[in-house]
This record gives sequence, C-alpha cells and structure tokens, in this order.
Amino acid sequence: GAYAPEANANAHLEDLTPEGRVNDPVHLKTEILAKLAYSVGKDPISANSNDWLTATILVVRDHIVDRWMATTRDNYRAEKKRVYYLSLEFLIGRLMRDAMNNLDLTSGIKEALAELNVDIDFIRELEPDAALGNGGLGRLAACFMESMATVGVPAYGYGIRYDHGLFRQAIEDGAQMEYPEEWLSFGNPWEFQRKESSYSIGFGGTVEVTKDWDGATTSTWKPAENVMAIAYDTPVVGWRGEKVNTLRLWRARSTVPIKLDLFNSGDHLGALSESNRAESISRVLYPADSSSSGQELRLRQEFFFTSASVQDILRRHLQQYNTLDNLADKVSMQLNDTHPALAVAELMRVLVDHHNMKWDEAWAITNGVISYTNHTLLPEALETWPVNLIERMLPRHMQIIYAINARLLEHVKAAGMDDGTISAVSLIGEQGSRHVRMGNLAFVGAHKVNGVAGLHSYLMKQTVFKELHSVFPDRITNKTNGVTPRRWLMEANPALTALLRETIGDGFMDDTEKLKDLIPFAQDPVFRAKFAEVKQSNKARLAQLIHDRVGVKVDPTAMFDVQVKRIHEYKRQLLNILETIALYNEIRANPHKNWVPRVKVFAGKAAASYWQAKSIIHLINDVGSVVNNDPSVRDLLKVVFIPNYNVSAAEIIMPGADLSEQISTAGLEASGTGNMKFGLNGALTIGTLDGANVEMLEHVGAANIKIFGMTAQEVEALRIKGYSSREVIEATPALKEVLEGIAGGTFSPNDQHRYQGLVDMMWNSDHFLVAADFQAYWNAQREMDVLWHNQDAWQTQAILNTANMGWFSSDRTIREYAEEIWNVPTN
Ligand code: B1N
Repeated sequence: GAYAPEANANAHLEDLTPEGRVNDPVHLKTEILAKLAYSVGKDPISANSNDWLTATILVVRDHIVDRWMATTRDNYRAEKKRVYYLSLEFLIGRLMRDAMNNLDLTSGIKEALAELNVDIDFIRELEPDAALGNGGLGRLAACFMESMATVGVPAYGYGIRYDHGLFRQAIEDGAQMEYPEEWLSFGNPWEFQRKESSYSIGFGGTVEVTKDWDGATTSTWKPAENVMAIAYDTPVVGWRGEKVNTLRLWRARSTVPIKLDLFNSGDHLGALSESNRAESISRVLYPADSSSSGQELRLRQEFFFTSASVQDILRRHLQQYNTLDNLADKVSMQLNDTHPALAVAELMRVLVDHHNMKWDEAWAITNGVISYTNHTLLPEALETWPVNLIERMLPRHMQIIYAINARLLEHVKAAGMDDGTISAVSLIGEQGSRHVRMGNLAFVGAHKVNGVAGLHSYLMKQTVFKELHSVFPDRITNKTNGVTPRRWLMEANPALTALLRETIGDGFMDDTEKLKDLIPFAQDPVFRAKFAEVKQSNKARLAQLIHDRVGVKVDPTAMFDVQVKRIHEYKRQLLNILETIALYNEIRANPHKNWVPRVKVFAGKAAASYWQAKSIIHLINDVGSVVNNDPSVRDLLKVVFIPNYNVSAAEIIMPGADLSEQISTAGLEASGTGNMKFGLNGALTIGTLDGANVEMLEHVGAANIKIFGMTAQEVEALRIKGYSSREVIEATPALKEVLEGIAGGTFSPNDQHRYQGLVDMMWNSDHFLVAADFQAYWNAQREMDVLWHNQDAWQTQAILNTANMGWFSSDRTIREYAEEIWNVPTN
C-alpha cells in the first residue's frame, strides 16, 4: 500500500529542527514562561508551585515531542517491526526527572527555574507518582518501556489508564489503612488524549452462524453490550533522547447516552447506571500482587484492554501494509503474564471471522506474533476463569478456545502422550467446575514462553508447565529481569553517579557493564572513603525521610538493614521481624556485648483482604513501638515501617541501604528486581538462593553476598518428607521465646490475642518454612555484624556489588528479548 497517512500528515514537520530546544537556561526560561502564560493561564506573580510544575513538564514534553514524531516517522518509513508490550500494569512513578535526565535538560531547567525563583527539587516532588501497578511486574513493564526506547526497539506499551492507581497506605495505630489514590486530580500534563483512536469493545450477546455459497460457515459475534476504549498516549524517552516510544493507555467510556427520560423522572442513578457499568472498567487497579482476584470486573478489564490493543495494532498494520499476511514479520506482541492471554482468542477471532482467514493460516500468524512471560509459579496467582463466565461474557472466544483445545489435544494424542499429560496440557481444567487455564492458553498461543530468572525458568519446566514443555520442548526460554540504570542509579543516586564518573569516566552511562572498571578501586583506601561518604549522605537522606514519615530519629551511622517490597507470606517479612525480636531479646540479655547499631527498615503494601499480611504489618509496627521506646537497648536497635511505599520512596530508600533483605522461601520468588536496585547502589545482600539472587551470586561472587538457608531442592525434599514447624520451634529456644513473647502480648499489651492467628500458624503449619530457616538466618545476620565491625572489608564488598551489577540492566534484558523472541534489531 502506497497510502501513508502518518508520513503525509507530518510532512510539514520535516524541516522542523529542534533548534533552540537545547539545554540552554535562557531559552528554557522563555519557554517555561510561555507555557505558564498560554497553557496554564497564569501570571508568574500569581503562579503557585503546581502551576510551575505543569509549565515545566509542558516544556520538557515539547522537547520530547519533536523526537517522538521523528522516531514514529522513521519507524514507518523503514518498515520496522513493532513490539507491543501488553500489560495490565505500568508502575511508572514520576516522569519529570527521568525525561530531563534522558534529554540532558536537568541543569538547564534547574537554572532556568532558579532564575524564576522556583526550586526544582520542591516542584519535582509535587508530581504525582503514577502507580498503575502493584509491584515488581508493573515496575518491570516501566523499566522495559524505558529500555526499549534506549536500545532502539520501536515499541508501544498497552494498558489501562486507571482513574485510581494502587491505594495509598496509611498506618493508623500500627495497622494498614487503604485510601483511594488520586493521581489525576490536578490533570496529567504528560498525556495526549486521542479521541480519534477509539474502539468499540463488545461483551456478552450471541454468535450468529451464516452459510456461504460454498457451504463454508462464518461466525459473527453480536455483543449485547459495547464499551468505548479511548486512547491516551504518553511519550517514553530513551537514554540520550534519541528514540521516543509510546505508552498507550485505554480509558473506558460509555456508548450509551444518559437516559434523559429517567433523569427527568427523578431516577438520577438509573439514568447513569449503564454508563457507570461501562466506565467502571477503567476505574481502579486491582490491588492484589501475585494472586488472582477471580472477579468478573477483572476479566472485563482484561478483555477490554486486550481487544482495544489488538484492534489498534491491526488498524495500524493494515493502514501501512494493506495485508495481514506479513503480520508476524512486522508485529510482536509480548503478553505480560496471563492478564492479556485473551489476545490469543481475540486475534484468532478477528483473523478468522473478520478477515476470512483459514484457521491454520490464522493460527500460524497468531503463534508467530504472540509471546508470553510468566512471572510466578504460586498456585494462587495462576489465572483460571469459569467456563460459564467466559461463555456468557465472550461467547465467541469460548468457542475459539474450545477449537484451539481440540487441535491441541489431537496433536498430543497423535504424539502418543499418556492421559495424565493430556489432561495437564488441556486448556480446560476439570477439577471442581470447569475452568479455562489462562497459562495454558498463553503458552499454546505463543511461539516463546519465558521465565524471569534462571531458577524460575528451570522450575517452570519442572512444575507448572512440565507437560506442555514435553510437548513443546523449544518453547520455554529464560530472560532474567533487569532494572533501568537511568532511574535506579543516575537519577536516584546522583552522588554515586558523580563519584563513578570522576573515577572510571562516563562509559558506564551507556554500557553499565563498564562498571566493572571499578573493580580495582575496591582495594583503594582513598576511593573506599569516598564511596563510604556517598553512602553516608544517602543514609542521611533516608534518615530524614524516616523522620518525616514515621517521626523516629535514627542514627545515620547505624547499619541500615532494609526490606521493602509487597507484604506477602512467601517474601517472609515475618522471618525478618522474628529475628529482630530475637535480637532485641539478646541485646537486653547481654547489654554490654559489642552490638552493631541497626535500623531495621520495612515498607510495603498488603492487599486489603490479605489478613496475614496485614497482621505482619501490624506486628512490625507494634515491635517498633516497644523497641524504639525501650531505653535499655539504648540506640542499638530501631524498627521503622515507612508508610505508603511507592516508586518515589524507593528512589530514596535504595541508595540509603547498607543491607538488602531478599529472604523469600527458595523457589517462590520468580526473580525479584528490588534485589538488583539495592546491589547496584552498593548495598550488600542477605538472601536465599531464590529468583535472581542466584545470578547475583554468580555475578558478584560468593565472597560479596550473604547466602543462607534452604535451597529450592531442599525445600521440595522437606515438603515431601513432611515438615513439622513445631519440632523445629521446640529445638530452637530463641525462636520459641520470641513466639511466646508475641503470644503473651509483649508487643500488644492492650490486645493480648492480636497475634494469636499468626503465632498459631507458625506452630501448626508454617507453610513458608520460617522456622526451618530461622537459625541459618540468625547466623547469617551475626556474620554481617562481624563484617560491619571491619568497615574496610564492608566497603570493599559494597563497591564490588556496584561494580558487578551492570549485567542486571534492563537494556541487557531487552536486547535478549529483541534477539531471541521478537527478532528485531537493536542499536
Ligand atoms: O514479577 C516480578 C518478579 O521480579 C517477582 O519475583 C514476581 O513476584 C512478580 C498477578 C503478579 N509475579 N506475579 C505477579 C502481579 C499482579 C497480579 O495481579 C501476579 N507479580 C510477579 C517481575 O518479573
């Protein structure tokens, strides 16, 4: 097709050079004042901080837009393959510093604002933290977006523009409270609404079958309900600002006009009920991390954004190529977990029902386009949906899923597989009431399926996907996660970045593996002192945050021992707080020992309905109240829980940590990515052989990481043998004393029974093997105490962590996806 509307529409911009759009404070000041006047509508005299923030963001955005159009135009002209990252979550955080850093505008804007008497650091912190995600999975999607722009992969992120992101957490009387998050309340200057890019998304209804002249049948879905998906685009700029990609988020809008007859007759709610039902789809992010909610609204969200994205992708492709035959050559769709797994059925439906493709041809294209990332093996997170729900909500998709399944089972039978294998690979589970297994659907529909760390990918083959792996032995591949070094090193830790630049030059900023040049400096006392000084300044910043948020004064020279992540039993915050209590007991029993002063820092949100996790938060806070006010421990131990952990808090916490806690039950944390952020910023890790910790051990070396506890194999063996936490507790006096203290109300004097559930769980089930790893964890912590006393040795190890973490850049991860899954070139 010669029709090229995207290029023609932009023809007048061909000669628009970014002249003047440079890091020049004089220019930038003029631009900011112009935005303030003509876009915000304010006089500098009366502008408030928020007005200045909006004006500044609009200026930065202009600088991005020039390059955005250039990137889009270039991708179109060169007929580049596009990658589509479908994700129900993008945990992006604030964007202003990231954009300024990648465009090299930071110093110019800072100066320009200073001339206008505006403090850049003050307004920067007014930007809302976009929390359209729960935890690691959503943050990974955000790091990937930045890395895809950096390495030059033409990419679009597709997701939902939630009115409300992850809830705001407050701690009241030690307990978590949830409040709605309001990131859009002052508008969002980053986004462009695209009214013209809107699609109708169907739900319910029936399937009509018509016979063609030759006897062939065509199925047509007649939905009973339609909801509009409206696009909102945010540009994502890569490092050095060369490439800009698009994050396209969908908002749900009603297609049904308000029923004025009902309105006039006084039924105001009835008049709006259909539009409320439609628009509730993009109202709020589900707050459960690593678990499946199973609610109908969640399935509506999944289909809503998947269908809108598939329609948009095909529209763009057809507009450029006028055929779908080359779809798999020009399009890759990466499914971020099973949340968009309906893409398999939706793409098949559109190809077969709308474009009259033969099934096998459509299947080859679908399989060539789609790939799937699995992020967890936890059974409670593996999505399944009742067959009767899908039949009712998506009748045509259910037929297609059955048709895919029929061919799959035929293939498996023909290959001579046994009945066990056949029922395990089936897309339909029969235990209890019949349900669709979304993991199997995604696996079968994809040409590649990847895990997120070496151990996790290995375990996928051994457990959840064992049988599918035997049928498709080349499909599973590993892509170990990474984090973007722009946000997590350069922006979060400017002091360390400056020290690195003066020590090893700027090479690491374009290739983080060059951080290895730092290795010889680990032995240099002068460098060590500078490195320690940087850490000290970052700890002062963290101490300030703790004081502001929790009201506790901590000694900035104490060891900052940090566990920040979602609160989940498998992550074992409970192990950490039990060890903390044991340490408290020991300090009181032997007050004159050479104790290392420690600050135990916790942060993270619990799903609102997850009582054990909320109970753990409460316990941490209760322990803090007792310990922090007990003069007998002097200032040797403090316990703080920082409320409302989010990306912006992480940017202060990670650089300020001495010790990083990565202590999940082995085999259960798919990768972890916080572990990488800490290591990059020079924290030592205390952790189990789980997720990406295994690879961190390989990269930093056994001498520079503290590994303890059972391995995944030992965990499995113990579970098979039969585990009695009671026996372990009886044989571990310090742990027993801790549990008795908690049960006796030491930390909840006015509510003796508050932790009965938690303590009973420890004695009677302890599914996550907290007791089994307790002694090993205690011992490892005491070894860290010894190391702390030798500050030269500690700093050497910390430097070697920073030096050897370069491989964990998400640029490396994305290059691997590009080469081995998407088949797209990178720069
Ligand atoms: O994905 C991260 C990993 O680093 C973590 O180890 C892993 O726990 C995390 C359902 C999830 N797995 N599964 C989820 C999130 C929300 C939801 O509704 C599951 N998150 C992870 C990145 O690979």
